Amino acid sequence: MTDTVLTDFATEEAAHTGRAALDAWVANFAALTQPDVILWCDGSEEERARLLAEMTASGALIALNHDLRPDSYLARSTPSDVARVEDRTFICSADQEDAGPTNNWRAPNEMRRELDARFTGSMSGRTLYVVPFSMGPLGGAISQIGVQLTDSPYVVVSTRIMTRMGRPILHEIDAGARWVPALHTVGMPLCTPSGARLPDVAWPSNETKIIAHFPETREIWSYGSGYGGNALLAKKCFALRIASSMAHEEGWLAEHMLLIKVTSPDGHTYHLAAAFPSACGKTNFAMMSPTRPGWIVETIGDDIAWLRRGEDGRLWAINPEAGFFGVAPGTGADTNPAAISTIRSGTIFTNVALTREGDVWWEGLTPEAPRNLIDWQGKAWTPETGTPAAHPNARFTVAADQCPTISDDWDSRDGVPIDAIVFGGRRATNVPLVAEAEDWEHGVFFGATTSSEQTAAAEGPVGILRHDPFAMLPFCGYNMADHWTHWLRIGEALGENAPRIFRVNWFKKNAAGKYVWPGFGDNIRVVEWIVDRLQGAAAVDWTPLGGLPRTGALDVAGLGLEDADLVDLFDVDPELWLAETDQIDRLFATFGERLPLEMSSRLAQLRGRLEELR
Ligand code: OXD
Ligand code: MN
Repeated sequence: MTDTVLTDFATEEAAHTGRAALDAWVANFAALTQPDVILWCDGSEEERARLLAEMTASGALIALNHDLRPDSYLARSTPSDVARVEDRTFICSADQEDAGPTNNWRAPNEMRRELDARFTGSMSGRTLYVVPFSMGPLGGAISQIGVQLTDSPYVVVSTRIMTRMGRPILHEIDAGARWVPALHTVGMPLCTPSGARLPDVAWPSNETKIIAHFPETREIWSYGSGYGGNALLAKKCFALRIASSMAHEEGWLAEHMLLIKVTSPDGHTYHLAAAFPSACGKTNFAMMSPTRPGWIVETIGDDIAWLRRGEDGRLWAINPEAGFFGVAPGTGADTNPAAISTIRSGTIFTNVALTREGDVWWEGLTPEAPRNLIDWQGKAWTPETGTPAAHPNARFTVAADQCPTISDDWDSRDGVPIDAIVFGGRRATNVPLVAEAEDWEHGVFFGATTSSEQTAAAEGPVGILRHDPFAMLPFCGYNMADHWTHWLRIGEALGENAPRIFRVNWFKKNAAGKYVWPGFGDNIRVVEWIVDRLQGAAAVDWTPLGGLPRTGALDVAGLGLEDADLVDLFDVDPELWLAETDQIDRLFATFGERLPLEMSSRLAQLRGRLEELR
């Protein structure tokens, strides 16, 4: 296979529509990657059982104790393949400006040459699985189809959980549907160039990793990793990076947002979309057990939302996924009982610890660690060992419909109408517990200035503050400033029907370094204030940071908060904030002329208002 053939093929838009194109694409890549076998996945129960049995027999998966954790498995990755690799993730747009300063950019032809070389023979000795999937209910108004080619059976069984996968999608393609191509190899061929056979390992991967996106041709190529967002290409690669770029062209939104349905004690229902950076408790919020009587929170999605203006002029959203790929550590019966019951069976765990009885454990699952465990690397572990038993980014992969709090309309073909949008971050300082935006444009400013501390889901030192606009820093497939402009245009189109926008921060700390807000189920108190605002009931004080709950409007009864705590939660410190505006200025400056004027004028307005407060 020459790179000319691949490049020509890939740049034809029609190449990714219908069955003949799919067959040609599969044949092309099989010729390039040279697998022993090509297997078209039908998504059946029988297929799943066979793959799980094969992986258990080969040692790629450990079957958990069927009585304690029915139909569940543990995978252990190699220590060098435990998280998304942001510095190896590329947006290969024709023009570097279109990727923008927040993405790693490579020229498409240069990247294609490198990928062609790396993919050549990369599947030799392995099976190439063809995995057709739908993001969103099949045939739904906001749904899209993709096809992943992969040499990882772990990816196949995980994608079967995370998407609607298999034969029905092929029927759509037979009928002429467009599909997004996603190619994945773990990059560890089992034959040498001379044809000698090599032994396989439990978690094949390659020290070199490349996660490349070609927004113009809507292609994904992933090399060298078997883990999470690097390898389950339907998730971050398609549903966020490629979809955000499609959405930019087509007038919709693909966002890093959870979706919930909230029912108030008076029986009214509201749908909220909330963007939080990685590892800020999105799954906990999406599955919240409210502590306030009469309130019900139901789950629609925990990570990604696709949003579109509906025929009624409102903003409608779907969760394009069909499962949860949740962070296990920190998930316990006290913090997220719904997640604990979701993962009681039928779950694939990755990089958690194994108990002597053949069940799983991780930090935060129970207050006390069991005495003897096998840690995530397969080594004997006791509480004295001194290292975490589970990797901090250990995951569970489980079907959404196993969740006891799943909403009836979670897979509605048209999605749900959005009443409020929430932006959150993990901020020890400055950002109040909750604030309302003055209008859509101010809400876009909230989104653009979202910041959070570095976490284990991404690489890098934990605890360092980074701006994470719209919680999309690692996921926006095009220039982030154009994303803000796109949001402004969507707001104009929605006009009066636009959802109200809020900003929250559960993570404020006091001078002693302690979290002030209890979080978890008590976050319903903040949701209650938001709902009251939607109903026009709650009192608000307008400040430079937006509308804050007037004293007494947010119910904190029974939380044991002192007056000083409330000051900590809602303090507007002009000096600290002016220093923060300098940081925002530096962020905005990186976008040069692409920065929408509305954002620089909002920043100037914020500064002016803070100066007045001094
Ligand atoms: C995730 C992430 O895994 O945001 O959802 O990193
Ligand atoms: Mn996420």
